Parts: sequence; C-alpha cells; structure tokens
Amino acid sequence: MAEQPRVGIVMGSDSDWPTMEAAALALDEFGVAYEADVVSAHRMPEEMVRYGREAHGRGLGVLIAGAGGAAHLPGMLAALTPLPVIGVPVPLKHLDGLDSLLSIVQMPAGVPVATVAVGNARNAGLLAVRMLGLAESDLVEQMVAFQDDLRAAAAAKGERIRN
Ligand code: RP5
Repeated sequence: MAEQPRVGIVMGSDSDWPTMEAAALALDEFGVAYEADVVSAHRMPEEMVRYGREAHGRGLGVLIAGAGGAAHLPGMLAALTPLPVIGVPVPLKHLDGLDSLLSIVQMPAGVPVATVAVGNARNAGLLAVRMLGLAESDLVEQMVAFQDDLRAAAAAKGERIRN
C-alpha cells in the first residue's frame, strides 16, 4: 500500500512544475511522503475549495502551494484549511516573479502564508520538513544533521578563500 502523504504540493499549472519539483526533491531527501497535483485557483475554483477543505481530514500535515502572476492559490488554501500553508512565488516571463511574490506574501492578518523567496521551492520543502519535525522527533534529528552539513559546507568555502 502506498504511504500516506504528509505534504500536499499543489500548483496553478503544470508549467509551474519545473519550479515546484525542487520541493518534492527536498521531501524525498528526508523520506517524507507527498502528493503533487495541479489545483488552479482561477481555472478550477471548485476543486481548489474541495482540496483546501479536505486536506486536513485526508491526513496531510502541510500544504506547499506554488503559483505565478496573480498567484491566489496559496492564500485561498490558507483561508480554507487549518494546516500551515507554504507559498512559492513562481517567476513568469514578465515582472520576474515580483507579481507572484506580492500576490502571495501580502496576506491579511489572520490568514498566514509562509512565503519563500521567488522560485525557491527547495526551501518550501525544507520548511515543511521542519514543521512536521515538531511532531516527529526523527525528522528533527535529520534536520539537525542537514543543518550541520550546511554549516560545514559554508565554512569550507570560507577556508578556500582564506587560503
Ligand atoms: C498561474 O498562471 C499558474 O500558476 C502559472 O504560474 C501561470 C501560467 O499558467 P499556464 O498558462 O502556463 O497554464 O495561474
């Protein structure tokens, strides 16, 4: 039987996948099961409402939502679900993703979306691991090891410059 997904990765279009795939790869690194789908806020509004309403009851723990342009998907999902929602601003051809960023980050008080940098779906995946880690100590340990590796890699770069 397939493992119960803990993270739902959704996006406004399949054209967002080349950006969003980095979130899936980060979850793979930590062995976190996820599902991925297209749930367009503007083109599939009823599916979006259903997804947002059912996500928690289906056993998901975190949603990662990416969209570009008038990027309303993360905010709308945050309005529909009690789960934490991480927003990924997907950069499009025009405006370099600034439109996506502002659409996602400027949420009204009371409806939070944890917004990562433009195009940085990897950080969305890592943040989801941290959120799940609050309840799963094994993941916290994995995250600590990951951060130790990051620290060592950054320190090594400094060493190369100094020498
Ligand atoms: C947004 O419009 C999607 O999230 C995507 O970033 C953008 C373009 O979508 P397509 O025209 O490629 O389907 O809703």
